Amino acid sequence: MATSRKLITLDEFTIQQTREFPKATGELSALLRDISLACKLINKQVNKAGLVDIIGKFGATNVQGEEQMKLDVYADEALINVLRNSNDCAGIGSEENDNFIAFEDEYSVNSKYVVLFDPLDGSSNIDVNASIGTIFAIYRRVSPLGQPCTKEDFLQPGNKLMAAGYVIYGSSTMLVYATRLGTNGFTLEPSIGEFCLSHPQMKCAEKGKIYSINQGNSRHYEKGMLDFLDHCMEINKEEGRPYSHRYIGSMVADLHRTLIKGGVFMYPGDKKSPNGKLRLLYECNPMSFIIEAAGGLSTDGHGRVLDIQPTELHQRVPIFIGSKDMVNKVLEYIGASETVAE
Ligand code: AHM
Ligand code: MG
Repeated sequence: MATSRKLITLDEFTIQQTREFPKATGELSALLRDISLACKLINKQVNKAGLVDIIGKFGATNVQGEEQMKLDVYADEALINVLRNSNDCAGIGSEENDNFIAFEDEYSVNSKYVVLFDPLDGSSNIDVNASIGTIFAIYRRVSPLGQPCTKEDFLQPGNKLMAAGYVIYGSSTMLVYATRLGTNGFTLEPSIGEFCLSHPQMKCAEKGKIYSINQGNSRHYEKGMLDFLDHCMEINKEEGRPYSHRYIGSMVADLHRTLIKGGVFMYPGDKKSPNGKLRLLYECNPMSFIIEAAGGLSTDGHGRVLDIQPTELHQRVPIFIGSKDMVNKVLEYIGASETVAE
């Protein structure tokens, strides 16, 4: 198909952005390139997931007697290997590993950045061919250069993030990433193997009509949360109908829709799990950074998710995230004393 519009690759885009900062060294752009490479490798394997009857189930032994690696383990190893070989990453923290990993070679110890990631979020959706994703968060390290990175480099609040993003392995594969300059989306163009700018300066609508939550857990919810759900199911004066409920059970996919169409995504704390399910450092923080850079809000019910000082690599946090109006409405219902923005 002929097009007059020049394709802008992720690489070209980040280099252009770097020019806005005369002191920038290009390391962040290089790191993004490395992460996007790992995600292309993951994408290739995710695309084969439907062939389980032919090549053997992931985690089972294939016809050659080799063990097929589980996709989430494959994704974790792909990211670790690419980042270990990169010159721009001092260490990683991953959902799949109990502890962070400090890379100890001479290049890595002099790298400025650490990366936290959930290599394959929503992996229970693989069997049903629903969208899954990789989430990543990039911090500038606080420990001195020249030595391996430390736990403190990873336990930074989200308001210190340099960049964050996700890749959604959906009907097309997209990489969405945010810096303080905004949130931009890139679609993988398979014929050239490059992520190309397709969704410049993404904005999360101020008002939404969709609520997204695992409502099956509602027997454990507190009263305020139940009242908000009742509010969503009432006939809305402006819409003339209740809000729509959409829940894929894959945070990346549910939040990608929320970013594009507006709405609110919630994983609250409840009587059974006071801190909810989702992890602060590699799920809630990067997603909050992306949604806030697109004009939305994210709160744990008391304040900004991004202002929480982490204490553990794998800590969980309740989250209410999406369109400003809807997030502020949830806060009214759950009786929080403060709203998170004007
Ligand atoms: P995972 O990291 O084990 O894949 O779990 C995280 C996923 C999120 O993608 C999703 O929002 C949530 O778990 C769904 O949980 P539930 O099945 O309890 O609704
Ligand atoms: Mg996860």
